[in-house]
Amino acid sequence: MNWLTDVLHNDPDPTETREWIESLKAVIDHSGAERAHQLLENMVELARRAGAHLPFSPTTEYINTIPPHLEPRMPGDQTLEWRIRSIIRWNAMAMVVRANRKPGDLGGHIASFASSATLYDVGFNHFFRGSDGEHPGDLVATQGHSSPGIYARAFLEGRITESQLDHFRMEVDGRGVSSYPHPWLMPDFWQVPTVSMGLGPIAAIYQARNWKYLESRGLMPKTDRKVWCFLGDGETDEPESLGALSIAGREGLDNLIFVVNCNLQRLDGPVRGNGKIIQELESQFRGAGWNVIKTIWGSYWDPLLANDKQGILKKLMMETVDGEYQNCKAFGGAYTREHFFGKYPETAAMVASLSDDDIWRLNRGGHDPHKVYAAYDLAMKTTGQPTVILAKTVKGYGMGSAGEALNPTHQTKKLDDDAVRAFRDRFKIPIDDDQLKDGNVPFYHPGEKSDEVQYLLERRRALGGFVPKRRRKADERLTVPKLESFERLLKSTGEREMSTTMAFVQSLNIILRDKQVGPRVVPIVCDEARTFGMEGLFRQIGIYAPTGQKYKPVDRDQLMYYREDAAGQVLQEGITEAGAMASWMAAATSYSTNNLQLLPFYIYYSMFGFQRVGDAAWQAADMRARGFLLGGTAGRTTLNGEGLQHEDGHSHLLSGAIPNCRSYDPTFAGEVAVIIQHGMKRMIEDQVDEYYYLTLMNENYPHPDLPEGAAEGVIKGMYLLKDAGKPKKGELRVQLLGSGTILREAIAAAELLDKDFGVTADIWSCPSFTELRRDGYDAERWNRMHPEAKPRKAYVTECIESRPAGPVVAASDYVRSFTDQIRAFVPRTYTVLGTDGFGRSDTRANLRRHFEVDRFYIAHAAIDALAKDGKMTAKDAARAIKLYKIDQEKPNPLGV
Ligand SMILES: Cc1ncc(C[n+]2csc(CCOP(=O)(O)OP(=O)(O)O)c2C)c(N)n1
Ligand SMILES: [Mg+2]
Repeated sequence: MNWLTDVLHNDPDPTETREWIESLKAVIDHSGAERAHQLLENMVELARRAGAHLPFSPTTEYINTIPPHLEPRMPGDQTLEWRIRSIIRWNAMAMVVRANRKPGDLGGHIASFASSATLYDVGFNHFFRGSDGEHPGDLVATQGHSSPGIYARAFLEGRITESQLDHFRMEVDGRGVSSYPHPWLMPDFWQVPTVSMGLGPIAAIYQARNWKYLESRGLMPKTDRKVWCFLGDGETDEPESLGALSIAGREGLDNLIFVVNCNLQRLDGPVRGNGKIIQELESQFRGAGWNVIKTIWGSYWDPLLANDKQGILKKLMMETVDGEYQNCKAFGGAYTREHFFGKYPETAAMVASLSDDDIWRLNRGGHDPHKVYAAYDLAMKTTGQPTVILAKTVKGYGMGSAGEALNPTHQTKKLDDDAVRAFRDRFKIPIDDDQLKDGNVPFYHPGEKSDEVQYLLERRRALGGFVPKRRRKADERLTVPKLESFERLLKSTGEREMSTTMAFVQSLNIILRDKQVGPRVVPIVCDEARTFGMEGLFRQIGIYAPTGQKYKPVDRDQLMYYREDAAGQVLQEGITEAGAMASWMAAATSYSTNNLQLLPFYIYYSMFGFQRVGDAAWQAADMRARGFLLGGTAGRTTLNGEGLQHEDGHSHLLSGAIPNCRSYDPTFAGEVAVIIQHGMKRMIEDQVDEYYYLTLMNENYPHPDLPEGAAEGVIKGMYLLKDAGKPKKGELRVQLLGSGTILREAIAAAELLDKDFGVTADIWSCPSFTELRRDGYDAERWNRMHPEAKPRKAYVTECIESRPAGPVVAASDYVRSFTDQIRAFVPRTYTVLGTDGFGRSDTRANLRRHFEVDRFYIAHAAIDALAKDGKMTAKDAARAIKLYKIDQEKPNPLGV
């Protein structure tokens, strides 16, 4: 069989075709493949222009993108690097095996790092730059399950002690190291939390984009910094991994390098047993405008491929599916000879003189430092495009029969003694059998003075210091605008109506005018700026567009036209909440990554926030993000027309579960200003690692003065908005609590109560039931721990007790568990009203009646509570039902 014979078989003019092919062959022989490529591109273009339909071919041969003759010579001492890598492999394995020989089911992974050790090693020895010197440093996102390998290197570097290694996954007493990259737990070490599959890659894309944005805006000098992102081939199944590729291609992020560790396996089994993940990824990345470098075969294959004049080996490589490639590594040389090379006589002949062991040694590209070096070198030199390196590796490389290329290898964390000895022999670790007795697997350190350690330290010195290494605080000291700057928001609006969303936009404008903090503001929207009345920002500060605006905007005659600018400040992300969240995180961690503080405000539909990108919100918390998230047009009855999928009644429960996220549901402009000013001060001046979530509403109403001295209460979660004074003798009193727009229903309920029942009400605005709950639990816990000390009081308890009388009724536009969170600290009868159940579209008044949170239901609940307290009677409660036209047989909105 011959490729040319095949081609010519059905050809109408074989002579002509043969001539063309011969000519091209001659070009390849004399001027090289690149020249042939150039000629062909021109021909294809010519044919397309003439009308020929030539479909785009997104994939290339199943061989390395860089041919051997174009590989640069790898610098450094290869023998020493192999020894270093072997020691790192050993210690990474030992960490996991030791952890799992202890009681406690600590878990851990050997196989992921075993497959990627070379990919990391070449990076650490030759490419990743630290930030100790002039260079600002690269950012390296590693695969979460490869963390043992990163620790094992840090151990040789002297950054992590043997005891820390030995307490892998034992963090509670501060002795050990984290299971995965968690900046929250190791704030001087890890920079990017990656273990939730997909979040690393999307974070990396927006991180690279953030650097371009800062450079373009002149906030950061232009540099050659790179974001390196290591991810698994299985991980690419996640929509987040590939979903943002196009922005990287479109914006030409040449500061971004993805390395996909293509070990062909994920957790359960093969990634694409019946296909080829590398080819699939090649087409996806290429289609998105990336520079794709395939590093499939190691150097031992070079002579075979060079001899493959007829292209039969390449054809075989292309035909073989990943499931079969996995077999080759699982079953060894003899199997590979028979089942792979044996498929065609020509390929069988190619390996006839090789032993089975030689065949076994035919290595994959990702395990060959020379090939990996060539790929990284080319990636570093690529301009105008992001690069992805698709490196083929073996899962569990070096684990032998204990797991190499076997389906359960991902979960293998225990190796038996034989497997440990085999591992030692394969990587020539100088530990003798005696030391391995009784199930012992000691760590190996060659000594600080050893060639290995000296070499590795010298490499890191030359590259600017250790990686990863995290900066905790920015060096700069900025001063944020004082509360007085927000004065117009703190004062009554009189008759003028506005929404809290408008109050936010006005606050933002005030901050934007501040000389220090203004330029650091990063407003982020995903195609909803108009929804929130923020389109004024388009013209005012411009929308970031790396190329500037190449067209005249259609609304150019208008005041607020769509202005795109290379120095634009607004990040218009398009319709991608996941992308916008990643973008926000890049800005929110700039204090650490860039030693430059930014103040990102990401505003979105609150329903498409925590529940849609909740995992990213958790990642942001781990990453110690500092910034504002704004759940726009929130509330289950306040955003009224949009219906079930839009009306948010629970985002506060989700945000409230994030320990360092501080959530607020303000009602009035003054509260919005106080919260934003406080948040800015905490995050920028005090550099506290927390972030803020505010729900904003679109209902317009007048706003009162912020009461004197209320600011502290706003931050703590509640303040007395209306003091009904000391009750007169016989006067019945209730305490009404509310947040968001429903507080206004409570205010209206107070009037009804007074008018219809002569009951007076103290009214509390509660911008954060979540903060109140946290404070309450804190006091309760302290008291339990200190039984003999004077007990502390929860702030809520203090507030309520400061009022002489009255049961407490709370209402909000969120589910009842939201206001219920403080029940344990409310020292009186406590009733909660909320919006449990599915939202739907209707008028606000109808929705509030449906969810039983309007003024009538609040007033009725207050009478009911007074009746329960024995201050009124069931008759009074029944009268309220009648008076307020409450349908007693109305079904529970939860089930409707
Ligand atoms: C969002 C998410 N889902 C599931 C997991 C559980 N998980 C951990 S590793 C893994 C398989 C990873 O395979 P791959 O990305 O190919 O990495 P490899 O270990 O093969 O390098 C899975 C499913 C996770 N960590 N994150
Ligand atoms: Mg994999």
